[in-house]
Amino acid sequence: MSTVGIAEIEKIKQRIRLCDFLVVAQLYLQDNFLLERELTADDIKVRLLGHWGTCHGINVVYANLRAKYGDDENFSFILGPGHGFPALNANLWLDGELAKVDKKATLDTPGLEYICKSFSWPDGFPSHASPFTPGVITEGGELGYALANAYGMNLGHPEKTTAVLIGDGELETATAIDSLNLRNLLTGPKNGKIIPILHLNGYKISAPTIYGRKSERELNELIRGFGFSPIWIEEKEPEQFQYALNTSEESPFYIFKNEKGFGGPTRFQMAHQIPLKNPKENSEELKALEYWLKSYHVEELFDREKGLLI
Ligand SMILES: Cc1ncc(C[n+]2csc(CCOP(=O)(O)OP(=O)(O)O)c2C)c(N)n1
Ligand SMILES: [Mg+2]
Repeated sequence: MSTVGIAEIEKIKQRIRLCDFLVVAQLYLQDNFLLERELTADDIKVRLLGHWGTCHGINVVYANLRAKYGDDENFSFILGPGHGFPALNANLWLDGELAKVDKKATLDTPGLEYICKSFSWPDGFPSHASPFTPGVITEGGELGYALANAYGMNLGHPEKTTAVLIGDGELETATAIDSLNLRNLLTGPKNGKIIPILHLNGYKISAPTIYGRKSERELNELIRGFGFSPIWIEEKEPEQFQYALNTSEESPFYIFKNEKGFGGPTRFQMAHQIPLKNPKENSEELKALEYWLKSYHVEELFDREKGLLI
């Protein structure tokens, strides 16, 4: 049974849909951000640089954590896959956090247009999480430190809870896998609670991950060996995610199984970076991009005049 009502579940889904849309808009668009007219080659950025594959999963995790922990100031979220910056940026914009450090990132149409156009743009936002991003404590280009940072942040702060999203590729780094041993050293009344979430999307860049290739039993045994209780979240429905977040396990380790690039153009579903590489020159790709962007029905979520509808 979920502890959240139908209206809240719907809100989580809408938030994920808006953030997914904003990711695609950041990656591709330099104009026509709300798709108010037919998409043309002029609307597409000249240089496409960014990572699509990890972003939907980040949006799912972020929306579910936000629903569970709200504005609790003792709760933090650490994002391992910093290459999924467009997802982080969409969420920070939506939370009003970005506007606190960047006056142009207002929660209205000019703000939406600004964050989309400025992503991977000269003098704009970089393609990865960076020290300019509110709340970011290390640069998002190098994988491996997320879990160690989470334990470090909670050291001596028993009041804190920190959720940390770790890519399955990231967990192949020596730093990340060895950081699981920190549970033995740092679990106790003097330190805060850590909630590790493995983003098991099966791939890292173009190759399968070792953990994606392991059987469920093997992965469970590995995680249990480090002293955690594995809890699988396999469905995309927020009910299941919310239910799992309310577990009473002392040392849960969530395994969020998710298709890499879910929601993107079918032929390129697994894409790590840009699924449609040349929509500016290729009219078929342009049509596919328009279809993809329209699949999120942004008009139900955001209005040019009224702003946010959710
Ligand atoms: C230490 C380190 N090695 C290699 C890279 C290059 N790199 C960037 S993203 C990526 C794949 C990450 O895969 P995963 O953690 O599974 O994230 P996903 O995109 O699948 O969510 C790699 C290897 C890096 N950023 N840092
Ligand atoms: Mg992966």
